[in-house]
Amino acid sequence: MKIYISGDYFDKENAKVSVFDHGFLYGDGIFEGMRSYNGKVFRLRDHLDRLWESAKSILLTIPISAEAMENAVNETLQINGITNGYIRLIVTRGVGTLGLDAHLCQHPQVIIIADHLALYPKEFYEKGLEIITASTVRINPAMLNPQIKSMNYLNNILAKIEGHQAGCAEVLMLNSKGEVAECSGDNIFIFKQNQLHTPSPDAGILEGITRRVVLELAAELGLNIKECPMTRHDIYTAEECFLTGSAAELIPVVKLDGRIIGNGKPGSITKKLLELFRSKTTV
Ligand code: PXG
Repeated sequence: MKIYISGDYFDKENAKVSVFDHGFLYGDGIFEGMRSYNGKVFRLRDHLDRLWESAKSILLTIPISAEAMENAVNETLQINGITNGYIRLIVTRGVGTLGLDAHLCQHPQVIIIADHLALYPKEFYEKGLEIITASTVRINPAMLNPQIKSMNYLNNILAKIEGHQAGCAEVLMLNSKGEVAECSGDNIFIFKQNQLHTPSPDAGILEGITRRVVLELAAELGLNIKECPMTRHDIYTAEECFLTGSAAELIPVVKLDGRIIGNGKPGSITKKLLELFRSKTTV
């Protein structure tokens, strides 16, 4: 495996960053997780746009152009011979001192890792996931906006650990108002009374690119779409529920906090959207 670090390629064992990098010291950096299908990165432009927005928000200057980044991503895939895979793109603040001063970090580092990834076993796509609500509340946008895909994922990791302890591969996270926000690394949707519901960005979520694609596909199918505040009760009483994310793609949820959703099987709208999603990624 060859890993791209700021213009050069390194073997996995030699792909290293400094312990003085503020990405390592403070989680001071940003990232994107993307998929490639048949050698093409899915929605690469959208991911790069979000990366640049994250950078802008944290006053981080990405040291190369978006075009150069696009080329580097494609080249990393090619060098590793990966056609259907997962790409992790990271930009750290770079080497600084043992202090918080970001101005001392002169050289942000760009890292690109291309690998294969199977986030959830295949059977979960067929049978659906069982999830619980984490007691860890999603970080409040007034503190750190979840739209910034920052290298500090402790909030999500703590929630995911709760899931693991309960034997669940993913967990629901609420916002500080007690509304449904999203899962630790996925957005959430329900289908109820002929309407597709998902929390709006106001709920303090990462506005996922897969979420956006699914909203486009739902419009293509002529579904009624509602981006609105949601409670756990809405999920308990939904007919269908599913999650979206670059790594997960679209995965059904059949149980939340011990409540069976719908008939306990992946629903027909979920299946239709998954089929349509797969048809878009396999062209
Ligand atoms: N919400 C959060 C909090 C995320 O981190 C999504 C939603 C879905 O967004 P996209 O743009 O991918 O549709 C994410 C995505 C992983 C992994 O390995 C996934 C994400 C981040 C880190 C790791 O599953 N996030």
